[in-house]
Amino acid sequence: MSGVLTDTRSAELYARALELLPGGVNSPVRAMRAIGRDPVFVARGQGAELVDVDGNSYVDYVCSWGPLVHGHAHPEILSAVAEAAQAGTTFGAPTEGEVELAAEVAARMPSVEMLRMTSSGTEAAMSAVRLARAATGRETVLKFAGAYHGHFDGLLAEAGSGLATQGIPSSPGVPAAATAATVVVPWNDREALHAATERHELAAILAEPYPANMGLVPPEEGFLELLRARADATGALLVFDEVITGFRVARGGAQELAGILPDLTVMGKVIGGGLPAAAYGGSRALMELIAPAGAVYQAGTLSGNPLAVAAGRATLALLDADAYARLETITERLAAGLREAAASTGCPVLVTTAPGLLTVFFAAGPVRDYAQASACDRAAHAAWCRALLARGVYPPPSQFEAWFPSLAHDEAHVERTVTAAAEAFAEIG
Ligand code: KE4
Repeated sequence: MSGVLTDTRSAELYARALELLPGGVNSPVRAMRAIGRDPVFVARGQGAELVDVDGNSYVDYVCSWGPLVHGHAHPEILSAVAEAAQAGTTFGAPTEGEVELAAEVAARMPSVEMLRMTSSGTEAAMSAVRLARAATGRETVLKFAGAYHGHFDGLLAEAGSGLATQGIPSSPGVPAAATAATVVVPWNDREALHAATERHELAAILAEPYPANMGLVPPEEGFLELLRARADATGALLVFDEVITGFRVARGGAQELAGILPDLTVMGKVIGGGLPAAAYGGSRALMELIAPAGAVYQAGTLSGNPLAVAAGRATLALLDADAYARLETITERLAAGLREAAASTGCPVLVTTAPGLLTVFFAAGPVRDYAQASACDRAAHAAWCRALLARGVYPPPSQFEAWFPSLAHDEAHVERTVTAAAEAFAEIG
C-alpha cells in the first residue's frame, strides 16, 4: 500500500511497464525492490513534494538522486530551459552557454582548470579513468568497495579474494578482463590502501570523497589526506567522483570542504540541474590530452546540449553562500529529528550527514565501510521506508542510498517527516 489514498493507477502502469521495461523501470533502484514493494509512478513534482499518479503527495528525499538541489520545477530553472528551447534543442556545434557553464564550474571547483561535458556520470567517470590511464601509461585503477561510479565495465568490480587483489566482475556480462585492472579495497582501511598502492602500479586512486552509494559513509579523519599522499608517493592520479557531492556539499564540492585537491574530478547531477549533463575536469595539462586537443578519444552527441547547460547554469547561479548555509541547516535539523524519533522508540539507528546529504543506517554500531553498511538490518530499513511512504514521505528506497534534502525543504517539511518517522519507527518496533 503506497501513499495515503490508493495506488490503483500506479499498479496499472506498473503492470504495463513490466511488459515493456526490464523490471518496469529505466533504472533499477526506482523499482523499490530493496524495500519490498512496487514502485510509485510519479505524476509531477513541485518544490520539495511529489504527487503520484493516484494523487498521493509525498515529501521527496530522492529529488532525482541529487540533481534537484533546488527542488522540483524551480521557476527560474524552468524558464531558463524554456527560453533555451525556443532557440532549438541541440546543434552538435559549440554554443556560448557551454563556455559560460565551463567558466562557472572552473570558478567553483578548486582543482578544475578545464573540463569536458558528457551526458551522464557514467560517461564522465569512464572518460576520467581513460584519461588517467593515458596520462600515466599505467592500467590499474583502485576503487573502494561499495563505491559506485556508474555502470562502466571496468568499475563494476568487487573485491577479489583476499585484500588488494584484482577485482572480479560484479555483474554478468562484464568480462573478467575488464576488471582485471581494477583493485578494490575497503573504504576507510588505511592498511589495505597502503598495501594496494605498494603492490600495484596504479593509474588512479578513484574515490567518492564522501561515499553515498553504500549509504553516506564519511571518510575517517585523515583518510582523504592519505589518498592524496599515496597518489603522490606512487605516481597515481587522485580522481574524486563528485557526481553526488559536487556543488552540493559546498560551492566547490567535497574537495573544497576537505581542502584536498584531486588531479581529476568527475561531476554530474547538480551540474545539469535535472537535465542530462555531467563532466570531468582537471588541470589544463591533463585535459588537453583529450581529443581533439590531444589523442585520448572521447565524444558524445548531446554532450553540453543547450537545454541541460541552461538548467545547469540556472542551478549554479542560485547556489550562493546563503544557499549552502540553508542546505546545511535543513540537513542537520532533519538528521536531529530523525535521531530523536528513533531514540523515542528505542530503534537503534546511525544517522550520518554531510551538507545536503544524510543516511539512516539501521545499525547499533558504527558504519565505516561497505561490509558494515551491508550488515545493517535491511529488513527493518525496508519496513520503515514502506511505513514512511504510507505516511506521505518518499525516502530513497535502499539502505545503500542517501537522502537528498533540497533548498525547497523547509521546517514544515522537516516536521512532517519527523512525525511520520516516529510513527514508522513505532510501527516496526
Ligand atoms: P549516472 O551515469 O547515473 O548519471 O551517474 C553515475 C554515478 C557516478 N558516480 C556517482 C558517485 C553516482 O552516485 C552515480 C549515480 N548515482 C545513482 C544513485 N546513487 C543514480 C541513481 C540511479 O542509478 O538510478
